[in-house]
Amino acid sequence: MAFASSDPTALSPDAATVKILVAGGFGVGKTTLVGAVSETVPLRTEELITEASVGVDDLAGVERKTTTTVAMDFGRITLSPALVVYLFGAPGQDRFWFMWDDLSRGALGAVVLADTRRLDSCFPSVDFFEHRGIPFAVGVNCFNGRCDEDPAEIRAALDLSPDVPLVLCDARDKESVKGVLVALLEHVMRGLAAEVSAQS
Ligand SMILES: Nc1nc2c(ncn2[C@@H]2O[C@H](COP(=O)(O)OP(=O)(O)OP(=O)(O)O)[C@@H](O)[C@H]2O)c(=O)[nH]1
Ligand SMILES: [Mg+2]
Repeated sequence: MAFASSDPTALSPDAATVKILVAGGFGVGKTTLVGAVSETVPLRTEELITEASVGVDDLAGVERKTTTTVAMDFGRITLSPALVVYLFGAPGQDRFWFMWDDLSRGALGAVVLADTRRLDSCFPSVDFFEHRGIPFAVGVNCFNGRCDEDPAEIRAALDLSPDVPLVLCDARDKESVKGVLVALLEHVMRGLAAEVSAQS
């Protein structure tokens, strides 16, 4: 029987569902990205940044940030009638990185979000996914809608493998974020196809 629902956010039972982790350093826009693209009200675990952060978290470049993720973000986006993506946003502060292993379990891949003003903050994320063999794409969040950096220079600075997609984006913009997700999924598909052809 055909699936019918008056709820526009209801899932088709035929859709494949995949999990993608959104990672990156403190304050690069992970929560913003999940909220911008989610078709359901995103789950957030924001807490006020307190004086405990002083001297611990590098607020340079995000001085106006007042809250931080203490557990995870969660959202959902239907990329096609056949494909639904569950997005898990990781906490960015170093003290919460112990959660990343659990959060990445079962993930098809990851988006590493980068802020060119603080590019070094995404090195640990790139290392994390490289060491675990989890495919990832880098989304360069162009704060204030502009990105003065050359993508080739960012790629070189991050020492990315040539096959890793690097996409300029605006974490506040749904279509822009979809572009990053599609680049990641295409990267995952290429990897799977290469594995299959290597086995045959
Ligand atoms: N101008 C501008 N501001 C942005 C953009 N993306 C995020 N912001 C702002 O930057 C700040 C950081 O965004 P968050 O989404 O909380 O960053 P986060 O990576 O989730 O932060 P943590 O969870 O604390 O690591 C917030 O104040 C956002 O409103 C952007 O593309 N442009
Ligand atoms: Mg966050």
